[in-house]
This record gives sequence, structure tokens and C-alpha cells, in this order.
Amino acid sequence: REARSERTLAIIKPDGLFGNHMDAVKKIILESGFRILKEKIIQLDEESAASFYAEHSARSFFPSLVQYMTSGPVLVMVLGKDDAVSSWRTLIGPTDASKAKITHPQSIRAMCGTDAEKNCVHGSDSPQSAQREISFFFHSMPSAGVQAIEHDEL
Ligand code: DGI
Repeated sequence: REARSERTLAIIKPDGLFGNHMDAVKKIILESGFRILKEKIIQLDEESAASFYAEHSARSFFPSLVQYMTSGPVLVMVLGKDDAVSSWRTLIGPTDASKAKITHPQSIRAMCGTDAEKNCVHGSDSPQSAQREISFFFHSMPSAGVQAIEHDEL
């Protein structure tokens, strides 16, 4: 029996869904050898967005980040692949999408993001973060947000 592949948490943020980038991003995910193990579309409320980004709560951009993340629905996915965490971080590119357009033009953030805040997608930054973020969205927050799609791969 094969060892279970690594897992990471990916999010297509409000600008990604509003900009109609969902299908293009999912195509890249599948063509890059990830499996989409779980997915759901949710509307974050302020409390859950602030909790998700709690490590940035002292930063000046925090209120704006929370406002942006609650400005529309997001697609949250659990991706599985060997080396899923670093592989997904490489695919999405640098945090600031305006810089990514110059330095990493093939990256997802270059393709569908705008700047350091509206950067289209999220990826866990370590296996530990991935575990915490997957629990946050799929085990501990059933009450927050409206779930429009939910599917679990067997
Ligand atoms: O792990 P990342 O998403 O690449 O980056 P991060 O953990 O440093 O920051 C989390 C999110 O916070 C990022 O995706 C967008 C927002 N952010 C980070 N740096 C800035 C920022 N937002 C603004 N407005 N300005 C920033 O400098």
C-alpha cells in the first residue's frame, strides 16, 4: 500500500473567483499532478478571516486583509501530492502579485493576482501550517460561512 501523499491547503481568494479564474487554476492544479481531496466554496465572516490570518493581526494591513478576504466567496481545497506544500508554493509564486508578474511570470499569482493583498490564491507555508489550516476549514468551522459545494474524493 502506498504511503499517503503530503497535503496542503489551497484557497482561491475572492479576486480569483470574481475574476473567473477558478477553472484555469483548477486546470493547473490537476495538470501539475495534485489530487483535489476536498473542496468547498464558503463565505468567510470577519471572525473566521481574522482567525485564519491571526499571525498578521499586528500588521498595518490586517484590517484591509480581513475586509478583502470577506469581500466574496472563496474556494478552499485540500491538495494531495508528494511534496504538496512546497510544490504548491512554487506554483503560486511570490506574495506580491505585481512583483510576481515581473520575476515569476508563469506563476498563478502573476496570472490572476493584482498586488500584495489581492493575490488570488493561498498556499500553506509548511506541513505544520497545512495541518492547522486543513483542520481550521474542514474540521472546526462547519458553522462559519455558507457551503455551496462540498465534495470528498474517496
Ligand atoms: O503566505 P503568503 O500569502 O504568500 O504571504 P504572507 O503569509 O506573508 O501574507 C498573508 C497574506 O497577507 C498575503 O497573501 C496578503 C496579505 N499581505 C501580506 N503582505 C502584505 C499583505 N497585504 C497588504 N495589503 N500589504 C502587504 O504588505
